This record gives sequence, structure tokens and C-alpha cells, in this order.
Amino acid sequence: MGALNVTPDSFSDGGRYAEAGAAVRRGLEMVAEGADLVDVGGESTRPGADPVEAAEESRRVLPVVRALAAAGAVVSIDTAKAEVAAAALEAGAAVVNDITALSDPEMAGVVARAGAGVVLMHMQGTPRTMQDDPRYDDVLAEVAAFLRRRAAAAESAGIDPGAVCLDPGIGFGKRLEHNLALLAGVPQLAALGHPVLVGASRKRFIADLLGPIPPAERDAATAAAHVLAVAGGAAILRTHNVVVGLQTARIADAIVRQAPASEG
Ligand code: HH2
Repeated sequence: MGALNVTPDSFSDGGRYAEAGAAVRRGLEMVAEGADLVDVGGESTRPGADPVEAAEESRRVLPVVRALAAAGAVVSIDTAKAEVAAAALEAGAAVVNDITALSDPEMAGVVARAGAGVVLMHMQGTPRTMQDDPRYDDVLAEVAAFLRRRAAAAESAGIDPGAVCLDPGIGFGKRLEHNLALLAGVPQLAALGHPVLVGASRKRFIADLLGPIPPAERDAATAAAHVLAVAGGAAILRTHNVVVGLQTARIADAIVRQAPASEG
């Protein structure tokens, strides 16, 4: 999954694709590079980011979603707002990537009625405050329990369980040790019975470990997290650098999956 931020303020690529034409070109480039999904977002969720009104978010993403879908790309819409999701599905998106796991009371119905796929992500707090003082007793158990509950809620709202993907939400209300425990815990999350999405690309935990390297220089470090995520059974990697992401995933997958799981 290629991450395409149609925003002025995203942490890694803020402003680069804020104009629709540039965003569409980058989305098509991601498809040509081998992305199966292009994740279009119009609201930055980096720590401390300001919320965006639905009308502004729609203005940013809809032309991009429409053009990419018309060109044959499989598009996911990265939004927590049912109004934006509904318009994006109408414009041709196939998946809703909801970092709040259906917290908008209208969202589950929108996804169910469209027969769309959905990504349910865990977050503690909101983007504005989530890094202030995140706390867990057992982060992996708590995140797994949350994702299990939200998957059940999606199913009772009429969403096809086969279309539900789970995401531990790396960096969303988590300290370094929480992020590492969740990345190491991908096998336990995969055991919940849904495809697991991991969004580790260029995130702050990398700088926490390696020092203050800028986001655009974090792709090798991202690849290390991706290898382990694939080995742990992750199905989707959300990444900024599709070329590196795909090469990494394919090599890791080939090495890990050559033997039946029962022998591993
Ligand atoms: N991370 C970001 C945004 N959306 N969605 C899912 N499902 N999982 C993630 O880990 C995830 C996500 C943050 O990254 P980015 O889009 O590059 O930055 P920003 O939120 O600043 O736009």
C-alpha cells in the first residue's frame, strides 16, 4: 500500500502532493512501481496535527481518488469521517482506511452499504494529544483485544468479515517500547484471523533508535521493520517508498514461505 498524502503538513511528504495533479501523478507512479493499493489521505495524523473540516478534506482527496480509480488503481481512502468516506467510495475508492476504527457512528454503515473493505487501526487518544503520555499494562494484549472488539462491531454492522483488515497503529499513542512490542507481536495479531496491515514507514520510532535522521532517509530502517512484519504474517505494508517496500516484502516472503508453516 502506497501512502499518498494530499496534505500541506504530513510528516514525511507534507506539501509534495498537496496539488491534485502532482498527487495523481505520484499515485500512478506507485501503481507502476507495483503498489496493489494507493492510500489517499487529506488530513495529517502526525502527532500534534490540527484536525481538518470534512469539506476541506473532501476538496483535497476527491479529485485524486476519482482520477486514480478511473485509471484502474485500487484506492483506499484514509479518513475517519463517514462523510468523506462515502464521497470517496462514490468516487471509486474500494477500501476505507480508518485510523479510529469506525468511531464515527455513521462509518460502519457507509462501509457496509458500499460493500467496501475496511482497515481498523488502534490508536490511544487523538493525533493532537496521543504522544503526551501513552500508557499500557500490556500493550500487545490491549491492542489485540481492542482490534478483536472492533472487528466484531464491524461484522455486526454488516461488513463482510473477509473485508476487514487490522492494524496495530504504529506511532499512534505509543512510546518506543510499545511500538517495538507491537512490531514483534504481528504473529499474535495475525492469529486474530484477519489480514494485518503494518504502517511503520519512516516513523518516529526509527529516529528514537537511530538518532535524528530525516524521514526521507529512513527507508532502509523501514525495510528492517518490514522484513520482520512479513515474517510475522503481515499481509499489507503501508509505505512511502513503494520500490523498496515491494523488493523487501518479496524477498522476505520468498524466504519465509518456502516451507509450509507447520514446519517452521
Ligand atoms: N499511519 C499514518 C497515516 N495513516 N493508516 C493506517 N492504517 N496505519 C498507519 O500506520 C497509518 C495510517 C501516518 O503516516 P503518514 O500518512 O505518512 O503521515 P501523516 O499522518 O502526517 O499524513
